[in-house]
Amino acid sequence: MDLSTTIAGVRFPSCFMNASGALCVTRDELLALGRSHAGAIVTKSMTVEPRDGNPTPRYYAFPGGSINSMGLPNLGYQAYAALIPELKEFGKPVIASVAGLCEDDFPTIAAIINAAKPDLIEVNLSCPNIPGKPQIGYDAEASERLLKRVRKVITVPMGVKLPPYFDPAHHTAMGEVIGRCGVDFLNLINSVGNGLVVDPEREAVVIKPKGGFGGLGGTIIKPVALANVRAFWKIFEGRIPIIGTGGVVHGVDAFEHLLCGASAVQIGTVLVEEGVSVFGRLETELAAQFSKKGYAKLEDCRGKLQEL
Ligand code: RRO
Repeated sequence: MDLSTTIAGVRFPSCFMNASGALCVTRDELLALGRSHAGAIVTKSMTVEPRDGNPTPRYYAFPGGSINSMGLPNLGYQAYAALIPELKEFGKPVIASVAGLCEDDFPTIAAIINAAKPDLIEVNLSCPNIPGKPQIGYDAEASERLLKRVRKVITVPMGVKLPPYFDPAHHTAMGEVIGRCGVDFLNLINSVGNGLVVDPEREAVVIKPKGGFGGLGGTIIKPVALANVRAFWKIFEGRIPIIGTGGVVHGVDAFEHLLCGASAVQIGTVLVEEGVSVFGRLETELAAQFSKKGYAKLEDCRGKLQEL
């Protein structure tokens, strides 16, 4: 079964890859992704300086999903720039995820990381977990300003990782911004920001930062992820490729993302829970789903969701 895909002209041997943040901070983690069945290696979102991130506990999994407030722990962009040539030796695309603590950080990081020649760059406009820093993707003007600045220094395909939107007016507004900024692909969605998980036994929150507030991932966010994939697929009529992220636990979840218009899917919560062996399992499950439905490749079903 052919589960390969192409995004912005770059071929991926499999449509499954890690979501930024999941097992991709350290060199060892990135090398393990390289050796795994993952179709790409996605780095942790990087900042100018190395960061330890927020105080622990800062990740908690529960039946149905996870909550995190990692706070951008990463090695700093220079370390990732130095690692990229080694990661490219695995022969699959390397996606560098660029973040920042202020607007000026993004072009600084993007220019140097672009020079290290990752196959694609993903600009993260949607970290929900830095105290006092709102998600840029919820501010259309700031997003446009920032994307136009990074676009000038990025020569590889440039994608944007967006937060979930919950109203068609917001899909439309962001769609207009994306259309003006030379974006080559979208990654939808980041975690559903600022949820709160309560442990009734301990009568307490489950993570320490921000009084227990954090980004939700896993099965519980799948309908929100699918809605965002579908909304942006329709806005651009399939012209901007989409990586679907959110709630992919089994092959059939990936199939749903493909039907909504995704060209690939990223794995967060269940990768953290199962480790890199998850990629082999997901490939087997999606291949079985394709066989059952009589599909031979991704393009046969991408975007073909039926409406009633
Ligand atoms: O590091 C994090 O806390 C984090 C980031 Br940068 C992000 O984009 N999404 C998320 O759920 N956590």
